[in-house]
Amino acid sequence: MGPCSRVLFAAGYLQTPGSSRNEGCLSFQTMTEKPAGNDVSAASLMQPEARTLREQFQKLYGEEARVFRAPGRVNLIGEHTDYNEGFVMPVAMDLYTWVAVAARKDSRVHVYSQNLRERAEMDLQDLKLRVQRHWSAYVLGVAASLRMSGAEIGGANLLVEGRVPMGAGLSSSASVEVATGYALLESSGLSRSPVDLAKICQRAENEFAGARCGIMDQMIACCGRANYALILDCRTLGFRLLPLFADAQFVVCNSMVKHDHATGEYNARRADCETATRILAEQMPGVRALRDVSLGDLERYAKLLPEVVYRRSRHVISENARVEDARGALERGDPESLGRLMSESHRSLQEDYEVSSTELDLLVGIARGIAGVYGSRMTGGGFGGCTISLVGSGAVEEFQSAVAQGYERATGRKPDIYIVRASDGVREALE
Ligand code: GAF
Repeated sequence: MGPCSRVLFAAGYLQTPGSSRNEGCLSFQTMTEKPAGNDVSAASLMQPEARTLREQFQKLYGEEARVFRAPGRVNLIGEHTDYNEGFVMPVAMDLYTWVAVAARKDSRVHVYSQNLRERAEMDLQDLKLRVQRHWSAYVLGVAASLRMSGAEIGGANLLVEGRVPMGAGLSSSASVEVATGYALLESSGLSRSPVDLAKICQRAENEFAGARCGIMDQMIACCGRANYALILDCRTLGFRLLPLFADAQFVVCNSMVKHDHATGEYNARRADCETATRILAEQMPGVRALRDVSLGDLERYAKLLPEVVYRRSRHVISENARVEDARGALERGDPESLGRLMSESHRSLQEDYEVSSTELDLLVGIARGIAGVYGSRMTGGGFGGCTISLVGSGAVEEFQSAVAQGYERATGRKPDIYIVRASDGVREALE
């Protein structure tokens, strides 16, 4: 059995500030510690985006709306481990999807996308939505999934505006799903726990958008906390909050090459992991997922696995161990160790899991050559999207300009660069 299966997580509910009807987020003892890093507090909730969206809603539907927002995320470490029932370490970012909502008297859900200037609609009486590669699957799929879970939501008018870059590996899809799900529940006077909402949204993405994603993105969009990263056990869905570093920052660089999870490669990686689990479970009856396998077990049965499946498994098993080590590094305030683990994670994703790209490797290479950088890796599903680097606070400015210049010189593309500010999960934007 793998060492990670021994890590214990505990969870309990508490009332969330800013939403009286919400059953709340899971809380841990780390909440009493003084937060490090940037402060993104709940006090600044009614941001200009929310006010503007409310006005636009008034023009579009001729009525008042409530506004909700859910964050995108960046994953510090623990990639492609969630659907193997393993460990991940995401942070909710201060990039949001905003959803304005008002209840309707009938059973229809109408949605207008502010980004795409398109509308879509469905009747909640008819849940025969087909898997569709269309933006509306992330909204209407959630409405259907809520109903399928037994939540008797009513009809609603929705206006959606996404500010999480699409196809950048920052989880724009989950932020749309979670903001929509929360808005539909609230407009119907219903509530679900954050964990249940995350599961409902994951089901919507699996069944209606055709991407067999894990639970990480929906969980962090529901349960993220300002100033903290989460270490999440994707089997039990228990998590703990981890303080960020006081004197080092996480910086995200967008390769500006889009990825697409609904295409075959992501689902193919998942299928490889399922093949490994099936074969290994025949030898070790307790194995339910790669999370239950140690590197020693893998070596013992390596000959039974196709070579590619062996390498995929080696990535997942070693990545789970790196997440556990990364937890220690954050708790000790040790950026050197975390940086090293991030670089090892990138190598494993590049060579064993084969989900990196030329542009991501280039960004990582440039980052590693800059003084004051502790480590760098691709983040998210891969095949494009973003890298995350851990940079000493004094070197962040130099890092930004060196990466921008180096990457543009090599590719002709200007990378978007974000300094990570850890934010709260889904919330209502209150006056
Ligand atoms: C995507 C998926 F949606 C997540 O569930 C996760 O598997 C991630 O890729 C890779 O770690 O974001």
